[in-house]
Amino acid sequence: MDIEKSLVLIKPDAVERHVTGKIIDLYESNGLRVIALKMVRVNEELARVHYAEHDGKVFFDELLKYITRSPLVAMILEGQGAIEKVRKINGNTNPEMAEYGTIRKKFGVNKTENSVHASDCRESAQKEINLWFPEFEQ
Ligand code: FUP
Repeated sequence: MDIEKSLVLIKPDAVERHVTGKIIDLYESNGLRVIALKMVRVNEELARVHYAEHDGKVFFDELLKYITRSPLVAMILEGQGAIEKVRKINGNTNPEMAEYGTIRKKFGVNKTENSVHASDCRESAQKEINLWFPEFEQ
């Protein structure tokens, strides 16, 4: 399997409940490496670009309000097959449907406040890394 990078967000609900360290531990324990990390209070402009594919959906306004309400932690994780690996560790978008042991099952509140985001393919990983870490040389 190739070494890949994924853009991961530990979103406001998780940072607010002080579980940032526990979530990072789950990634690291699964062999993923943190190669960039920062805490950011996202503005609406960045949030709109990041979630552009959901623009117009019924939950879009709620999603913007949530993601901008308090700081989040943005990271680049690297490892073998990192994109699929991270999504497996994160679990289903809806915490109620997520498998036991996944981050969203453990920490997610509902479909919007689901604690983490991760890139869904190589193309979005590249786009999202450029968006969140423009200073990072790919
Ligand atoms: P995922 O790839 O698992 O993060 O899920 P999606 O790309 O389908 O959704 C991205 C974000 O949209 C979710 F993290 C939260 C938000 N969302 C809602 O708020 N309500 C929904 O019904 C579906 C998604």
